[in-house]
Amino acid sequence: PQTIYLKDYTPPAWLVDTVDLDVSIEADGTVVSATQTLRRNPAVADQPLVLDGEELETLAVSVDGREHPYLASATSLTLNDLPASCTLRTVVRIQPDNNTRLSGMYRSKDGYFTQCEAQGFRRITWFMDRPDVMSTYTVTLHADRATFPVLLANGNPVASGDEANGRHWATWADPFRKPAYLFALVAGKLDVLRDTFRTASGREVQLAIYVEPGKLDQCPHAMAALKKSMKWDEERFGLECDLDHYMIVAVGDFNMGAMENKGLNIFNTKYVLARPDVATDVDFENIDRVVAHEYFHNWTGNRVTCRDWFQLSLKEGLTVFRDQEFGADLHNRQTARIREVRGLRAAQFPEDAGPMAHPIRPESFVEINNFYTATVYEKGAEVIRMIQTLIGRDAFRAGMDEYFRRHDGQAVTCEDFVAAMAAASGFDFTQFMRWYRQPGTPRIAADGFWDADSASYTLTLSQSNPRASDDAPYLIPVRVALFAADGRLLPGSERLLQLSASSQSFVFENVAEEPVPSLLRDFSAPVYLDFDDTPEQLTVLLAHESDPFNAWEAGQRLATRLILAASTEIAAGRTPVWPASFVDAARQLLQSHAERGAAFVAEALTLPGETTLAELISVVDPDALHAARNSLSRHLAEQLENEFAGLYASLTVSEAYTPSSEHAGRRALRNLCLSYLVEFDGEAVRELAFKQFREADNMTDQFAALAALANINAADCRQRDSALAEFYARWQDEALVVDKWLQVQSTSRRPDTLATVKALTAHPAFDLGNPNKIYALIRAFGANLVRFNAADGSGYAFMAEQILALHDRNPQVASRLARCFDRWKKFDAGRQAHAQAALRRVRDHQGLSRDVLEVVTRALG
Ligand code: DPP
Ligand code: ZN
Repeated sequence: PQTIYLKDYTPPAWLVDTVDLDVSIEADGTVVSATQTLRRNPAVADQPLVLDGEELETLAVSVDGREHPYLASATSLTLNDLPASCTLRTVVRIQPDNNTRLSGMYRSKDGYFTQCEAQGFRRITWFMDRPDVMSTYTVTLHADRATFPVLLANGNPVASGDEANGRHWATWADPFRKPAYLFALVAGKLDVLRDTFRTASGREVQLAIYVEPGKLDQCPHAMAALKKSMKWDEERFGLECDLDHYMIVAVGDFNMGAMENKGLNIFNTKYVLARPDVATDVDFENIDRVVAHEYFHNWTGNRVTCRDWFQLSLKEGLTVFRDQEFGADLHNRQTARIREVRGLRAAQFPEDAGPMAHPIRPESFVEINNFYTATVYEKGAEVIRMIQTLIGRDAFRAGMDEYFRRHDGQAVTCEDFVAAMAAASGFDFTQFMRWYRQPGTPRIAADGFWDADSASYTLTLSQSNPRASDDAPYLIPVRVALFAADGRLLPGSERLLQLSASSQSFVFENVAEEPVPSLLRDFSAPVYLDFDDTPEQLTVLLAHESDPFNAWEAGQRLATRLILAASTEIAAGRTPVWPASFVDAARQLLQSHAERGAAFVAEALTLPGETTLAELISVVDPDALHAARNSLSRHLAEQLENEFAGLYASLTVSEAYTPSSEHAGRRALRNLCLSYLVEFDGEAVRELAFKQFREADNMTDQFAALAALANINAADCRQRDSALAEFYARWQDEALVVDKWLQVQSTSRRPDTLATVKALTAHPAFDLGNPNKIYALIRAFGANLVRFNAADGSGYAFMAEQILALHDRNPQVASRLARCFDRWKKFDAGRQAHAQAALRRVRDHQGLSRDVLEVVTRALG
């Protein structure tokens, strides 16, 4: 397959001012008539008109009302000898009922839906399917009235009516120019929740959330999130909703999380539907974030869009940063940051160290769908955050204003965004642009020296990034503070350092005692920090650091060192020994939950994940690592049994369920206590978990109990088996809850997890046509470090089979499964041989999809 390069970008030869679509949903397919008014791009030399298409049956082509010759291939339609401006009409038939890729227009249970980002519009009609072609759309839909009573497209409803044979039609007009990837239509049988929002300038926006019939009682949370997002964007960024109608449609079959189509967002049900008995605290919070994310795209993505797909982070990094900020304001800023970094380390750092590593603005790709990644999204958000850190919040806001002043209505590049920030702040971002161009996670090595005579502390920071193409240094914002050994913040020591050289020293004056440095506060840059801080220093920070992120980080660093050392011990056949100091620190954390917040304490007592830990080891022994981490959990459970039991008993939430951060924090800590208590399996604790499972009035508590039971190893655990069976029996008609049921089994530590997962692929609850089911059962298994990377290669062989079963049917989702092999080279030779064989089997498959081929080729390369 062909590689596409950023350096080859050229502007479109033609511009499309208006698009008129007539979409008729019929028994033998959907007929799409498209009328485009075209003119040559005056900035570009004359070229023929080349349109993109995929799986289109062409029925007619005419120019200015007359037949016109054309050259058609499977993926392009070329017209020569066109006048400088003209009207092109094409008629095609498509088969949405057979569209299993869920890209373009497809059938789902309750109707027809579309997904056009990145290149789905070409599966609907012939078009210059690239984001720098922006047009005004009018869309008329026709369908059977009884089967598809709801007909939606972007923009405003213009007219509608009945036609012969029980059919009806509706016309929608979108007043805003947009790229084709933001096109959407829906035809279905759906219920709707309506509301309104009055903007700061007094306009009333009609809001609507459409869901499958019977699910209206699971919509209010998403609606509230939408209104909060609208208000927040006005207050924080002065950005108002520009639309008269803002619609969200939820669909159960969806490749991604959600899609920001102009005025007609289409969402995975996972990020819309919630009710206390079916959704967890984390689900509620994710819905807030995703609803906000798609709404925020209306400005960062839609009003100002991407020139080309290499610029994806222009809209995604920025919009993730915005939704993170919204989530932090809405919930709990401390734990929000901790979770962001936890996620970054679990997904993005491994990606950046593996075969798919790429800069946040990639320079080439084979399949753009493979670049909707943690790097483009989450590292992209970190880069935006660093810009704000470097210039300050006010200048950042001024930069946003300047960005919209310059580029509203345009398709632009990452450089354009940074230039607006530079203009508003006067900051020179030349060196900073390295963050956009290089893959890999930079490392900072820190060394501190306190000089008693001069009462000064010299901090030397050196940077490196072995994955980068050269040794040039990054500009890295490093937030620092110094603490005294008794935990006092040393006055005047809070600084934002700008590390711009390969190695650089920073001097702190008036430091009268040997300080405890706290580096990278609030995780001011997405880097690894190598610093030989002592356990005593880390204990001081864990107890006293006023930046909650770095307090948490100190605990993670302590635990990380212990687990990694224990993993080596276990691999050598020895039993790890755990220091009392760590247990004491954990005890203090538990005791301080009232002052420090239960949510924070829950985060602080959650040990670093195996995937994150594995990145710190050159050759990973997944069994030893797993045993080491479990051993520390068990040790804490033994040493702190009374504390865990006491907190478990006292932290109950007696008020009616709300997903408020305060209640959620209490539940999180209480459920963490439960998860420690079940570390020593026994009848009493099984009963405790089972009682919670049975009596919980909300999914957070019910699911936490189920997860605790699902990890129990013993062959004969009656409570585990009953809970799993009861859970399914009770929730089998709630698709999203069934996903949880699948995932709790695929992520279990139990040694027989693969056998369970295999059996579940044949269970009626599983469906290879539904991405959420695949993510819950198969991909989640691929993230189960110890079980997926089984020494006998069984996990790899299973994954290869699943990829091959899926690659043709849904290449995007299959390709995400293939990413489970990203880190195969981190394991021993035996495992590597198994993984390589599995990858080769996939690569050598005849007719392998481009998506999967790119991933496995890079993995093997
Ligand atoms: N553009 C979408 C989003 O990230 C991805 N489909 O919101
Ligand atoms: Zn997005």
